[in-house]
Amino acid sequence: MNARLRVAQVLVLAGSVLALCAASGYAASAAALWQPHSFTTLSTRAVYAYRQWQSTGHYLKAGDRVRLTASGLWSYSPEVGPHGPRGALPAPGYYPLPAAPGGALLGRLGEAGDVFYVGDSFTFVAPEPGLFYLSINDDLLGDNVGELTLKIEVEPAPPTPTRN
Ligand SMILES: [Ca+2]
Repeated sequence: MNARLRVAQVLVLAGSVLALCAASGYAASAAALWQPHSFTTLSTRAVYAYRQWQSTGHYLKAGDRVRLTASGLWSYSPEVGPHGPRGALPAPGYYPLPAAPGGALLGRLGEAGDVFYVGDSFTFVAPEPGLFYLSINDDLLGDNVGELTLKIEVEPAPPTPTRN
């Protein structure tokens, strides 16, 4: 009987130690969540003149800060010739973003987000979550040539404090 009692006591003690370890581990991971998030993910990829909207591979959360630079030459028309990410001539009204030059680098968040001008250098804070897409400002892609090289940095939004 005494031996059984001792075994039971040891088991209870072991259980308490395990519970304490688990609790402190949880506290440590919870504390880690409260550290300032300053790291950025950096990626380099190409975006092609002759393709429709191309995913950057970054799914942005609202509040994520994005820094993007684009370099290289592409063309949206043989008559216009090669140009950079800022585009070339004024765009007609039926282009994806008529307010931006034809051939300019454009961005979009999600499948149905607003189209915005990116050009060769752009920084923005994601207003809503969504996959980050890029494209050329053009309507007919079959006569396009070239590609741009992109450097994309994403700094996550700081974690939102929660109350217990
Ligand atoms: Ca074209």
